[in-house]
Amino acid sequence: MEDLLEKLLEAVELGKVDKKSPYPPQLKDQDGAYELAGKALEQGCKPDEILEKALIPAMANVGNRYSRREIYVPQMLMSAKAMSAAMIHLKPFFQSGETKRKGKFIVGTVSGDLHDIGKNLVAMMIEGGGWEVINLGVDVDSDKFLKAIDENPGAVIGLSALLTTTMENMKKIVTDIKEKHSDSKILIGGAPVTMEYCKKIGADFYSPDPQGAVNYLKKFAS
Ligand code: B1M
Repeated sequence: MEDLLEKLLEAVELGKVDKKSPYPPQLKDQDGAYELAGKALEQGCKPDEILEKALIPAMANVGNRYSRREIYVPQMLMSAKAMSAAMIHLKPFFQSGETKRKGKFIVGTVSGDLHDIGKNLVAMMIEGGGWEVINLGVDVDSDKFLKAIDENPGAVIGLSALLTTTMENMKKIVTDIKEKHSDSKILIGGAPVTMEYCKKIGADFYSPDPQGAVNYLKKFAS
């Protein structure tokens, strides 16, 4: 099992999406992230374990290699595709929450930011926790959030940012939302975000991971 998870970690890190994918050349005709994640589940590996022992460490390695300039954006993108291919198998497990919905959760990656893997993971876990999730995607500005809030009154709102530059955009979005809907609850997260920053910009809660977000939402469940 450990061997399979190691192979999956390598496939995501090197951006091997699936068996038929020609990239990277050294893994030609070998299983990719899609097949390996499926096999890991078939062999009894838990979805959480696959995420924590293979997928998340792979993306951390990718980030470190990018920082060291060993790889560039195209390779980072291939790794993101490989991670998404593996997630196709895991998604149903994270989404299998109760059918009765506990409330609505609007989530988006803030303006200027195209990173969506972490945000989608949070969305899946929250959906699995029994919430209806309205996923606005990436590069979401105040207007899009406000429109979604108007259409879904009482929804809890989640903002994600992965860049230190776009994290600054959270401030405007939080201010704009609070100005129109002072009673709305806003949860923020993403690698550069901290609790200190959350307090500074007037958001209601910060969670470093999806589980913390799920736990925070429990307070508002109907
Ligand atoms: Co980008 N990128 N990227 N990137 N990228 C980072 C974030 C970076 C840290 C890499 C590095 O330098 N080491 C760096 C940011 C530096 C900084 O600002 N401090 C960076 C950069 C610089 C860039 C570009 C500017 C590169 C360029 O073009 N020169 C560019 C920006 C594009 C843009 O957004 N405008 C860029 C582009 C990309 C790709 C498109 C190639 C791709 C994204 C593809 C996609 O998402 N569909 C990409 C990737 C893959 C990464 C890394 C390698 C991996 C991100 C990821 O998916 N992690 C990343 C390095 C890293 O994170 N180590 C990097 C896995 C994911 C599960 O974790 O997203 O952190 P994460 O989510 C976690 C938590 O943060 C939390 O829960 C999740 C699960 O644990 N969380 C929340 C997230 N949102 C939450 C919301 C919540 C609660 C918790 O409540 C609402």
